[in-house]
Amino acid sequence: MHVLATAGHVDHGKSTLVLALTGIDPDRFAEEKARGLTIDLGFAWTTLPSGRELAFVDVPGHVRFIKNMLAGVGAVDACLFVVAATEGWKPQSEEHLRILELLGVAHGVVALTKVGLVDEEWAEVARMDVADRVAGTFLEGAEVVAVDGVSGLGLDSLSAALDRLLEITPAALDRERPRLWVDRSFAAKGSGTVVTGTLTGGALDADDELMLVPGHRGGRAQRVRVRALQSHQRPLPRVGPGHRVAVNLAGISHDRVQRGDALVRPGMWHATRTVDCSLTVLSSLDHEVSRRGAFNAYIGSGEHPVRLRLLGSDALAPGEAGLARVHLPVALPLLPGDRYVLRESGRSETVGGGEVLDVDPIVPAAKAAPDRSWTRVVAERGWVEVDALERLTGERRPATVGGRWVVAPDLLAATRSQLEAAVAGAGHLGLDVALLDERQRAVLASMPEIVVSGGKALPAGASVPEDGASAHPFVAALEANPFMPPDPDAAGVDRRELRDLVRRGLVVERDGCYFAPGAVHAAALAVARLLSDQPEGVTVAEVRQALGTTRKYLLPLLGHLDATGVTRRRGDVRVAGPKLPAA
Ligand SMILES: Nc1nc2c(ncn2[C@@H]2O[C@H](COP(=O)(O)OP(=O)(O)OP(=O)(O)O)[C@@H](O)[C@H]2O)c(=O)[nH]1
Ligand SMILES: [Mg+2]
Repeated sequence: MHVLATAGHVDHGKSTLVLALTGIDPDRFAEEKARGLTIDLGFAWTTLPSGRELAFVDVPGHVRFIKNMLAGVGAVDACLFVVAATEGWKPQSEEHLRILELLGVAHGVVALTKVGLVDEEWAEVARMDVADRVAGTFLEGAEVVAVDGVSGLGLDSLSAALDRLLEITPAALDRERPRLWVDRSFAAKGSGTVVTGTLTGGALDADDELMLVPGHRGGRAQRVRVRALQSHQRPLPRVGPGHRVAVNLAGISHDRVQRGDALVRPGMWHATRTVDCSLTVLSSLDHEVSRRGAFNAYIGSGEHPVRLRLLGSDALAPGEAGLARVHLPVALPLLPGDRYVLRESGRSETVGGGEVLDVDPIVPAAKAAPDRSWTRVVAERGWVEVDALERLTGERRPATVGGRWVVAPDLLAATRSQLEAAVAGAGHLGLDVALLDERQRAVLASMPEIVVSGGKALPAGASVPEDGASAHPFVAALEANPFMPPDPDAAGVDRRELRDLVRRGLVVERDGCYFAPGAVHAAALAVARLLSDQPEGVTVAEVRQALGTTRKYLLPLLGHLDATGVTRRRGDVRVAGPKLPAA
């Protein structure tokens, strides 16, 4: 099953050909029939002689309805490109071809229509002209079939060519991420709201709970339920990607759904109003593209007025490719790899288009260097949860830490060495794991060189302190008052016993003051937190306030942190040392 779009200049015989191939008239409206002109999208389907099924989205060729054309071609697999032998290549032949290229359509067949109205020589000239025009595009080398939609001449050859086209056109991908860009919404007698579109990315099932994004008038996404599904007017319990589908929705009135909205599964998409994109400017344009100008972006089946900011340059010349940050008026469920077309609304001309690279840019535009890689997404964030990464990239990556996060390698290495230093610095009592945040604990658990026992992290192989030691009354007294520790003489501690506690790492001595190892570690973390807000340095007064102590205790404590590499003294302030723990 494949979905093809027609394309080509007004009046060149697209709808006539679709009718001749399928028996279904794609022009649905009385006005279209009266004027002999397609205004809006039409739909038809057939089974080719090989048994392959094929659906057509028939588009209008008139330049005034190009918005409708763009709504129809966003999700198709291939095209039936129509050029009338009588008129040859015309402006919308060119514009439609450029649009299909920008949207990444990669396969097609050319029908040279109305050959019954020209002689053979003329038809041959037209054929050579078409070959020239499509050179260098995805249609270079495509079959060109001479037909006459009215007399039926050449239709069998066209069917056979379409069969060969479908054979080489890859089937729509099933990534278990269905997305239906809505191209029609109406109320069907007896069943309520029906929306239609070309399904991509995954299958839909009857009874699915879905989100309609962006929702009524660009407001919040709205939850809806699939009551029933049809494809080509056949009711089905499930429809796969690469099909035209009609979805009967419960939970919403038809006038609250618009062309350009999308149906997706809840929780699987990042709905975004800002995207970083590649932008290729058409070489036929007669002016450069800058942020000035009123632009419409065509994404999925929708038309959206956008603001544009070029990245890394002020303007792009015709034929040039660059990068742009695009601001949308509504949040759309997008992924890297989605294509868009850009038109200038004032001049009504197609300017260019490209590919979405980043659906949630967090780097300021002046510094952004977007690409499609998931590693960039991780590097920019440091830590990303697996589900969030999938929403941002469409790819599910295995977690690198804690079964939950994908972490940038350099950040992970830095966190590991900070933890190692903190554990080493905590002495025999071990590092109190409760002082660490969730992420640090997850990294700790992944470090074989460290063991956690009774809430304390210790180097693997180190002996866990006997209860007797930490239960020493002086150690307990130090822990009870970490930053205003008691004096050993006042506490009546035997000097020899005290030396032994210091030697075993159960008490830290500095300049005649005695501290619990936990106090030193807690002070180090407090300083780290202060420094994360003001990396240029913190004063003694600021640390004193944070710890709630006096200079008498703080100065030795800071001296110890300096001596152990946690901090460094620079004039009146302390700055980060190589052993500063993560805040
Ligand atoms: N003789 C002859 N007439 C044709 C052929 N194809 C189309 N026509 C006539 O050309 C006119 C336009 O045909 P359509 O099929 O409506 O053209 P279209 O490309 O769909 O036009 P738009 O949708 O408005 O862009 C109609 O009057 C058709 O009968 C053909 O192969 N031979
Ligand atoms: Mg038509």
